[in-house]
Amino acid sequence: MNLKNNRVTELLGIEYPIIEGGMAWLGTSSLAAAVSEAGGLGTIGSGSMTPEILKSELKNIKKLTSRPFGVNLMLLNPHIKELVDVVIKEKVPVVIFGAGNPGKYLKAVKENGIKALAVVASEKLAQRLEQNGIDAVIGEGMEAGGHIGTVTTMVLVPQIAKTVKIPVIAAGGIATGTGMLAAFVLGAEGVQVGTRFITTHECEAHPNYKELVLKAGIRDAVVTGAKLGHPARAIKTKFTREISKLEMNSPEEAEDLLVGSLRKAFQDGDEEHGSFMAGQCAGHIEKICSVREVIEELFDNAMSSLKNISDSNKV
Ligand code: TUI
Repeated sequence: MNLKNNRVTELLGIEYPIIEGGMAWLGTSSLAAAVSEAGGLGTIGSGSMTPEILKSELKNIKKLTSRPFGVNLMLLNPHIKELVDVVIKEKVPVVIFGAGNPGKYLKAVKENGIKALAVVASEKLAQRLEQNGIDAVIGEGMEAGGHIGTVTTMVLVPQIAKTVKIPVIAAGGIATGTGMLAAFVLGAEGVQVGTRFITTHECEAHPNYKELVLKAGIRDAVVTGAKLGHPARAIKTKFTREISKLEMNSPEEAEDLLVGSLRKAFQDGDEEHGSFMAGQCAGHIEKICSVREVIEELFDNAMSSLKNISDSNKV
């Protein structure tokens, strides 16, 4: 187990095996550039983007960093086909698929020399994608923010690591060095971190978003939308309480309220109408700092925890 030089850092050409989670709205080109500049893999979250917006974000990130970066392609995006064409045409170094099975796009992406990763919530999909030539899989547990599966990171990651030979990256619940170390102990060779990057100076979210993440305890990121068929985790607000009520009795009304709710959180900081997606580890976050400090602190704390454990087991 090497926390710095391993198959993930080698595959992606990065210094630290820390990948920015693909967050719709939050994952802007400037936040992603800051993560790549600090030695991780910055990721543009194209979940809510049109092909034109993605093109302009790519133009911007190429100005801000010459290091590798990724684009998260959310398979539920209605423009997904054109977005795949954009990442190929623009020779994006890394693509990370999420929220579905990327099978039919994988060949085209790989044939164009792009590294392809996918977020999975099951060991079965991980195995199928390995057979189809994916370079690495990201096992995302239900502690994560946003659209989630049903199994925890603690249980999912070792199961995937036992099933596939390609590198496994852990996601969901990781905001600290001890969390990062734990992921490696479970068989991961990298971590994907989303929520921790919201509370950074470089994140362009409305100050209310950052404040809600900072104030949240470990029970304050709740799941709504399970009855609608797309469970998603967000900070508990008046809005999540309203969705919880409506999804039981009036699912159409709940769906209507969800439209545009991520934008209202990110841009307007609107606690009544916005969905402040975040993971359970929001409860672990205590300060706003720079992206570089987040990455260095994650790595340094993981290494010092490893040393403490090792030292305390010497006879
Ligand atoms: O995609 C995410 N997180 C997201 S996407 C998003 S935007 C959105 N907003 C409202 C409703 C839905 C989406 C916000 N957060 N994470 C990656 C992820 N992928 N989590 C779970 C999965 C997943 C689920 C099913 C991956 C594959 C999958 O495959 C189904 C199959 O065919 O086996």
